[in-house]
Amino acid sequence: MKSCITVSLVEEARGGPFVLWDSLRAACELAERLGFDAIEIFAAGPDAVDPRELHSLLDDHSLRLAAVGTGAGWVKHRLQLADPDPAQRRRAVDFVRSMIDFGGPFGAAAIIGSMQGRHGDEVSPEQARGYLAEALEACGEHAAPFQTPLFYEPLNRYETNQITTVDAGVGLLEHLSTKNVKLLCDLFHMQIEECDVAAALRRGGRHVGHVHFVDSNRRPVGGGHTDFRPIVQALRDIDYSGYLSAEAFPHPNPQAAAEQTIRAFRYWTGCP
Ligand code: LER
Ligand code: MN
Repeated sequence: MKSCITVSLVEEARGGPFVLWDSLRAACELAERLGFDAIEIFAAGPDAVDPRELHSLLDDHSLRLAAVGTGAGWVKHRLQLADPDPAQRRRAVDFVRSMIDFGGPFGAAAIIGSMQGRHGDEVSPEQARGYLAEALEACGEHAAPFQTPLFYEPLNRYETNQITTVDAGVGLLEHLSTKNVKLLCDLFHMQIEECDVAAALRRGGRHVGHVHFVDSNRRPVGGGHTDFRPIVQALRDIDYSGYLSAEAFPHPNPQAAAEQTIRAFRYWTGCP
């Protein structure tokens, strides 16, 4: 398993669960100094970061780009895949595609989390599920030429009414014709929704593509009451070799949160 830390470059997302905030350069310097393998970027859009600058920052600091979030499509541009307006849905899918085009050349998968939206007055649960499935088909295939998957993230009930558990996520993925969509298992959402997080990860099996590594209260690992022993054992048992990516509140501050995360990563995984 590999270590990763989130970097938000979106001012509107302040207060959100990202560890590093200040600049990409400062984030890369700290991530390298602490020994992280990779960063995960939450950016306002595909043009927010100059790819050449990102290439050289990653090279200079011996880091990989693990994944790119698309949540700014919702937070900043109010785009979501279950919008009743077909033109807005198209814009939402185009936004995700543009983030795939940004991350793809780095080998980084795009994440559909908050962008999945929710059903409501004008959109029935079945319609919303259909829109989500269509978007995953299109975006999964869009990512394939980059040889990167697309990550789909079940969220907790307070953030979506689409899919909130690993089992429901697996059910959705198994009905798609594309095989290029993997689950992002966020341990915070899972602590709210799953009966047994480790058992859910085992059932997720080969569908698990990425993990948000965070404690029960969304603080860095060690700051809540999650027992990580069975969780890490379950990840080993399913041969998970992807990233444990710290998506947590910068508590008590970004640097301390990053230090705590890498200490916990090493303790629980035994990885350097
Ligand atoms: C949102 O709660 C979350 O977990 C993010 O990873 C989704 O974009
Ligand atoms: Mn997450």
